[in-house]
Amino acid sequence: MRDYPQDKLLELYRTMYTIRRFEETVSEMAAGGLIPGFMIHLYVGQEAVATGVCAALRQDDFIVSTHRGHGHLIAKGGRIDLMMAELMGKEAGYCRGRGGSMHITSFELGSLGANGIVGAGLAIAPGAALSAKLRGTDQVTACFFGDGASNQGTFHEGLNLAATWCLPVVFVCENNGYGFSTPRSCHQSVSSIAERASAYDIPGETIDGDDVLAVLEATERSVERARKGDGPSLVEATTHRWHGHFEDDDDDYRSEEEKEACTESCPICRFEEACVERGNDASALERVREEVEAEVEKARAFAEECPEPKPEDDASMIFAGGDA
Ligand SMILES: Cc1ncc(C[n+]2csc(CCOP(=O)(O)OP(=O)(O)O)c2C)c(N)n1
Ligand SMILES: [Mg+2]
Repeated sequence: MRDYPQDKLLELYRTMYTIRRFEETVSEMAAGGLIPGFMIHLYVGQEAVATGVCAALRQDDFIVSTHRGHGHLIAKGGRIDLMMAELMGKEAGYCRGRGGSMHITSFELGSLGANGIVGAGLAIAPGAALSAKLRGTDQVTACFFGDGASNQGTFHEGLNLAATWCLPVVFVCENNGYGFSTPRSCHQSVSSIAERASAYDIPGETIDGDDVLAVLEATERSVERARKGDGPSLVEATTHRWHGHFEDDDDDYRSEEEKEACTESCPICRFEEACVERGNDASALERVREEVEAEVEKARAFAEECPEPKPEDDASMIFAGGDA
């Protein structure tokens, strides 16, 4: 078992707990009609993946996100008040309220965007990595995608090109066992997605995606390889999606027992136990929880109070060279 400083463990805990409380609050706000649109895909249950992956990255590394992307941005350092405002369509949001849940982007943080097109990021990530290579930086791109997305043509195109051109990409498949309502047994013939890496002659490994330290360590191995110019790798993180596919999903294709079973692998509860086993004081975790609760409340209040975009600004940010 590798040793971690206590403050590193608490930082990982804070990130996971922030994602959880952010998402639970968004869920409540969506149910209360405070968030325009109905396509809110929450990350509850998958917190350890984004947290472990982003903890292995530098500030100037890139991430390419998905439709289920709030956790990715929070883990990359996103401000939850600006994210909350974005979800509410407010001018103060990361994309001035024009992007919403599925298009949150912050180039300053190296986030190249959430994306409503399943598998789109698999084609974007090699581009970002090629740019780093041509510019002679050692920046790495982490590309998040789901088990469903791993059946898209872009999976083959992205991995093939990244492997052929030896690009610094870490492909992170978040295998939550479902593509919307379709269980993996009905959409995939392989039992291991990581094994597909052999088709590109790159490393592939399957890890427990509900164990944040396992995710961190696997990503560190992949990042190290990418940063020193040895090319891409594929990490398959098995995990669980606790909510429906999106917030208005009846989720009636899973039995109550199956949904209940998801929570048994809670990445946060498991990490709390690991922290205490590693000598962390339970009261330090309690303090983190209290601070996060206060921060999430503040973010919600900020988002609710800040102004709506003005109708006369409707057409801004549509044409290049216009009002940016
Ligand atoms: C190209 C494309 N096809 C279909 C959809 C509809 N759709 C949205 S999410 C989703 C399932 C994605 O499953 P997965 O990649 O496993 O991600 P998860 O939702 O499980 O996080 C589908 C089919 C879409 N948005 N884009
Ligand atoms: Mg899935």
